[in-house]
Amino acid sequence: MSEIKSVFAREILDSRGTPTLEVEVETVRGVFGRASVPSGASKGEREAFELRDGDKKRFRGKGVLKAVYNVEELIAPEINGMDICDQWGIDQEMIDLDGTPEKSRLGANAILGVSLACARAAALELGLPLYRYVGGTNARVLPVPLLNVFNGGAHSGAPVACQEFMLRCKKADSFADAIEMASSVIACLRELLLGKGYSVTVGDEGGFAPAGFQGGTIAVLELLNNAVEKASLAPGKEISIAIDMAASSFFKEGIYDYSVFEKEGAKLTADEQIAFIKKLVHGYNVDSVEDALAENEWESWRTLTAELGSQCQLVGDDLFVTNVELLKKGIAEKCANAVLLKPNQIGTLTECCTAAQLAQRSHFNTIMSHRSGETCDSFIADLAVALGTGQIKAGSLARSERLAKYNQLLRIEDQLGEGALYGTF
Ligand code: 2PG
Ligand code: MG
Repeated sequence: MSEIKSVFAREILDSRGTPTLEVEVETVRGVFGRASVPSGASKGEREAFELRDGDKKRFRGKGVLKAVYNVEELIAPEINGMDICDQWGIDQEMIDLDGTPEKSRLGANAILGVSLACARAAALELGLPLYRYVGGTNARVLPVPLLNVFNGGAHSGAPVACQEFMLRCKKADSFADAIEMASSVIACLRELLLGKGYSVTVGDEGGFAPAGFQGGTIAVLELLNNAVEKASLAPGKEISIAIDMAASSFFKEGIYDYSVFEKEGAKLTADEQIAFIKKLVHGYNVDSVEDALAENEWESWRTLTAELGSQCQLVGDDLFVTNVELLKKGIAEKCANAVLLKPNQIGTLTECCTAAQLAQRSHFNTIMSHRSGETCDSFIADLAVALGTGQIKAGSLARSERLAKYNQLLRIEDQLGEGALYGTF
């Protein structure tokens, strides 16, 4: 056992150039663990609290110097001297010190930075890879990547309400094989877009984001299926499509209002939205839909799950915000059949792991996830293997903060050698 000697924090910048927190934890044996914290753009209402300075003179109020202060002056004195391997104890100490349900006193960003940096330091103390430290000796499942190749909604200038269009490489032999398949589809998609006169600049998560795109969700799905075929792969069989509707971002007064993002976008009732989702699943090789409905619409979620849950992965992101209590509600009320796991939605590593365990015990699928504002920290890649989530979404094969996760998974697969298993194997 080694104890925590000191904890440092600093303000760094994320992939949108917005300040975020980086934390370093040092043990008495001189080992350093470092981690940084991502940030979302389309956040769930019940996410843990992200502390920002609000000082308009610095970074338009988005500085995180208060969080830096909280780490160094409030958290550090409480956890110095604790066993670096006592992850639950460290996390619980911070939860108690904060004392609020949404971690608004210290800031979930401050707490998460310390939590993740401690896990890294503990792994280094023990001389273990992070995935093995957190997941144990049988942590050897590489996740199916969901690669977000077309960015819409709040993540891009493309006038398409659906936020993410992802390639789901389910029939690959290995993680490396999946990445190679996706890469050839992305190259074909690029050619198809250029052929139609669209720009191939990318959005926040590295997917294409053509500003002048004509047509909404269905036009994008057609393009994606064409790109899969053009890459000599079988749409729906080798590569299916996952989408994140992020429906809360265009749900206004009981209506799914696509005109928030699309010029002549439809205005749909909940029943019409469900019918639209069914059409996408039945006609366009979509077999995973995240946040198909708005986050407080539990009744509609129940209907959607009853009608489509046996044929399609229905993922709760804003619905559950990696929160065990909300996930319990969803399981009990049969809302959704999968959960997105984002450590910063809940604020500690322990709570994120507990949400994954609850989901897996309840036969819900699990998907590890990045945020739209990221750093090159690849913690979630290791965590996906540690928890055996079976799936990860970390953007497209562009932008270093996205590739950092996929490249780390390539390394892990390489290290595991023949012991590695892929996806749902
Ligand atoms: C999502 C995420 C990540 P954000 O909605 O699933 O893709 O977006 O980080 O902006 O909440
Ligand atoms: Mg989402």
